[in-house]
Amino acid sequence: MKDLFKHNKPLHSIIRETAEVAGYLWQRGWAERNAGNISINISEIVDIEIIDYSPFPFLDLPFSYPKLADSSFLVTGTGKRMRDFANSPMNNGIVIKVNQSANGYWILSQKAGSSSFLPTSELSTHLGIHQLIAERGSPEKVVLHAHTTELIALTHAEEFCNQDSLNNLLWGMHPETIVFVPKGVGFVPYMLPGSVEIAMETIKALQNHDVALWEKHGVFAIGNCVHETFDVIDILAKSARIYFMCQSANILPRGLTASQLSDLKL
Ligand code: 2HA
Ligand code: ZN
Repeated sequence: MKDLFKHNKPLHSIIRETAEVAGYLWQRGWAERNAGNISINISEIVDIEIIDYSPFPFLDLPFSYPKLADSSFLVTGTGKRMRDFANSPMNNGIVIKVNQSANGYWILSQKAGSSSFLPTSELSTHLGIHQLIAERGSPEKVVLHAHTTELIALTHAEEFCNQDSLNNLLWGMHPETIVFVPKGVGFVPYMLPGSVEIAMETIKALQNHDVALWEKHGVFAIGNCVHETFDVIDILAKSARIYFMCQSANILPRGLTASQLSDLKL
């Protein structure tokens, strides 16, 4: 087998960029303890010529993801910290390859029997989202989950647990938001994290949006590269911060007017 990491500049730069973003998530306070997870479809850049898979740990998937057959992903590890991933990505993340039947995967960055760890507990949601992306043939490669404090705080207000009022608020607080997040966020009511139900609702929300906001939990965002995916979350969080800053200064934020917003949409 070719060494997965040897002379693979594109893989090295994706790992480096992901580590940078993991550091930002930690610095922003959006990744306490082991919170958050990232997966990146690296099938196009990883040239994995493997004849014998037996040295690698193989794990079954609870579902089959037919569109992801033979695909490879860089995935953060379960129980691993973003701040540790930032410093030492491949001790806190793994590379997986889905088998041809798309009902299991090998961990290519580990050897069977070696001390190993599993991918994120949200793997089913991540793979379900990658499957949606593959089905529609859109270019997104990255799925990023983070506990974005400002956006979580909004979902504690009943009035914002409604997609229209949530997006009107976020778009209204800052001109950048409608420009860079024109589809707004999809709202996902509270459900048990890691459950099949929340995975289904997240996939549904991402059919029409680039960001799904989980009530009282955090965001799932998709994007073409890890920096862009982070940017979208960052912009949304900025809008929420402006709202809360006005509120705490006893200012009723006026928000952008309908005509100011429609000028920005052009
Ligand atoms: O990875 O954030 O939702 C830990 C989590 C689970
Ligand atoms: Zn979470």
